[in-house]
Amino acid sequence: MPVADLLSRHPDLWRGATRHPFLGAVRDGTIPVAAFDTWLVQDARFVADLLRFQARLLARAPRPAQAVLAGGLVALVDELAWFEEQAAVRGLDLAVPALPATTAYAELLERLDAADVGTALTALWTIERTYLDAWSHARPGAPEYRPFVEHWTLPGFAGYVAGLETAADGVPAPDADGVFTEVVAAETAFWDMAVAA
Ligand code: MP5
Repeated sequence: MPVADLLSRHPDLWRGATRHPFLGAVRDGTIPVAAFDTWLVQDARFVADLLRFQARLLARAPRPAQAVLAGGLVALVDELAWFEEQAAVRGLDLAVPALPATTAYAELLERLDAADVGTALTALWTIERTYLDAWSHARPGAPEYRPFVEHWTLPGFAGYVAGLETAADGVPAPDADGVFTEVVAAETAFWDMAVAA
């Protein structure tokens, strides 16, 4: 089964992660500043965790998946610098403790480190495809938040997600539905965390 089929196999779950109220509020500018800033700081931590996961995945990936994973790793390092700039502009301290949803997601990534390569590739594609669809839903975004919306909706990012899809389709996961639903639930919990803060 192609991984793209997972979206239509779990429509309610997918809608929950990609049409979350957080995103509608970013689009119309009604997101509370505290909620947005909580998301930003916690997401910077998540990306640091993702970098570790992806570096390990690259080390054990099959030959055809190496280029897309390596390119993604370089992009993650640049993205961490971008988060630092955005945090500085907004006067935010990135050294705050992880909130429970961030810790839970980090634990999921650690479990995926120990999973087979197909499962890990399907998970990574799900992680990135969620952000592509979620931020597309927030387009064009209130002026203050537009750089964030653009960051995850530019053609280059969509191309990266397409590359990950090809890589994931090349190594089928034994239980693609299981890993997909677990990652999408973690994504929804991440938005929930920001809104609840
Ligand atoms: C991504 C992210 C996308 N930044 N945060 C969460 C919670 N899920 C997915 O990853 P990237 O590396 O920012 O494109």
